[in-house]
Parts: sequence; structure tokens; C-alpha cells
Amino acid sequence: MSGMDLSSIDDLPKDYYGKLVANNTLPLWPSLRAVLPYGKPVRRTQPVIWRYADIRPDLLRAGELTPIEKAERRVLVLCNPGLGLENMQATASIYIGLQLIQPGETAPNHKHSPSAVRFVVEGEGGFTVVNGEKLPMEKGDLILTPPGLWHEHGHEGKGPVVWLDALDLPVIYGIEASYCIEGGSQVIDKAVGHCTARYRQGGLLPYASLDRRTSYPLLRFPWKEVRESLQQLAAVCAKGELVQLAYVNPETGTECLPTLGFSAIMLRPGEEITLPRRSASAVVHVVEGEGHALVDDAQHRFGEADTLAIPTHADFTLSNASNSAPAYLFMVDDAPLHRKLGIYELFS
Ligand code: 1HN
Repeated sequence: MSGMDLSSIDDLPKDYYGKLVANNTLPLWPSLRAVLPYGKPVRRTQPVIWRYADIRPDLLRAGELTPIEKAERRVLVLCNPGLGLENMQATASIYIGLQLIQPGETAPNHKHSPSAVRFVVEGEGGFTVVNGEKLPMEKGDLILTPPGLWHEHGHEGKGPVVWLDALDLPVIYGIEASYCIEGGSQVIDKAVGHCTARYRQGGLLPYASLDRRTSYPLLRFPWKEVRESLQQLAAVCAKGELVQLAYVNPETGTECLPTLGFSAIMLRPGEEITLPRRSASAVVHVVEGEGHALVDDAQHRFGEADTLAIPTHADFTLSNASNSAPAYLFMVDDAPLHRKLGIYELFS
């Protein structure tokens, strides 16, 4: 659709336009099509890939250059060039960083209005304390730090621990609602496995959950269990059917954070899958395996620990390069936000 040809600023008398500006006003019609384009949103988000092999040496160097006390959180941010590097957006709504913690280091306790998660990329011995519960961090584990919950990190193992941080920071900052509060280190008042043991089996809940709900009952999703569940799902999915599991709040069966959604995908050996086009943007992180991604017109070869940006309304095809081994991917998206706003669309 071509639509109406709208008047530009140049069609207006200079003195009239000057008076509008002096009164802190503007005419809508010269800008209307920019903010409300026909058919598809304007997307500045580029379908880029961040390769872990490129970034890892710089992240380890940050560990030498900047003591943790001088960084609070030692992070290299994955910035989408289409959105301006300084704006620290992987997509318009999703912030992604790679955080390094070395043995014996601690990242101090705080809580904030943005929602955050950690997805462990490498290393052993890391942990996050959330709401008085110490959550071990093993490779591929997803740890939630929901809005307003205290969280701090530590490392009791050997060698570097690296995880991916995902936050709804661009949204919360964009609505001028982003802030944090510092606190003293938390008292750990819950046993190891407090939440994972209670909610370890889908379809079964601690009985008391029927009467008493907490907002965020499950804070850690061990990768070992997600990987096994994907394999079991793959065994009953038809060829060509997308093998994808959503991480949910076990008490409500819906997304586990207000704005961001999380899912895991298994690409069976040799499999190529076109995902449905959606209104939501996403970031995809490779947990295991190698393959190709076609995102709109961008073709990327991906390997373990690489991360890709998927713009809103993008065409998206994934293929596994191996004919013998599966590939596993972790996806963060803003579909919960779209659903809450009533703008979520799934195009078939
Ligand atoms: C944050 O709280 C963490 O707790 C990491 O590890 C990255 C980026 C922006 C704002 C808050 C963390 C963050 C962050």
C-alpha cells in the first residue's frame, strides 16, 4: 500500500513553523509515516551475530584491567550497531551482556527495577544468591533475578566463570523507571535446592502452592534437566516440527518474568526449521552445536556460545550443520511484553 502523500515541514510558512516550535508544539503529519509505517514496523535492529571467540579474550582482559571492586559488575555489553552502540541494546527491548567473575571475587548485593536473568556460558563454581537462596550456576543454567529481588554473585571454583546477562533494561530505562538499591550481603536462609527441589517435576506442585502463591517460585532452571526434556520432546515430535520448550512459572504455567520470555530449542541432526514470524524480538544463544541462521537477509554460520539478534517481525530459519549431533539453543524474547501490551502477533 502506498498510502496518502503527506505534507512536509517545507510546505509550511517558516514563521508559522517557528511559532509552533516556540510553543513546544509540532505538526504531526510530516512525521506520521515515520512513527506509523504501513504493513511492518521500521526496524533499526540489525540481525547481527556476536561470536564468543571474538569477545572472550577481551572479557578475560577486562578481568586483568579492571578489578571487580571498580566495576561492580564486570560486563562487556553486546550492542546492536543499528541501535547505536552507546544505547546498549541487543534489540530495541533486550539488553545482553557477557559477565566475567574470577575465583574468589564477589559482585555486591543489589536490587533493581529492571528484570534480569543469567545464562551460564562457561566455568564452574559460580553462584548467585537471590532472595536468601544460594543458586549454583552450572553451564547452561538459567537463573532469574526478578524485579525488586536482592541478588549478588560469587565464585568458589577455579578458572573464569562467564554468563550471559539478559535484562529488559532498554524498556525500563526508556520509560524512566530504571534504578537500583545497594544492600549489605544477604543472609542465606534457605537450603541448597530450596526451589528446584520443590518444583522439579512438571505437573506436580508442593500442595501449599494451591493456596499460597509467590510471584517467582522457581529461580533456577538447571540445563541438565532442560536438555533431557528437549530430547524426550524430540522423540515424540514429528519430523519438521519445532522442538522448543518454554521456561514457565510452575505455579501459573505462564512466562516466568513480566517482560522477557525464555525458551530452549533442539535442532535434530541435519534439521532445518523455519520459525514462525512474530511481532516479538529475540536474542538466540548457542549452547551446543553448529549451524546456520538466516535472519531476514543475513546469513550467519554459528557455533557454541555465539549469540544472535533477531529483530521484530523477522523471517528466521535455523539449520543444524551436523548430521550426527543435535544442536541446542537458548532464546530470550520480549513476547511476554508484547502479550501484555496486546500487540503480540504470530504470523504463519
Ligand atoms: C545487573 O544488575 C547485573 O546483577 C548485570 O549481575 C548487568 C546491567 C545493567 C543493569 C543491571 C547483575 C546489569 C545489571
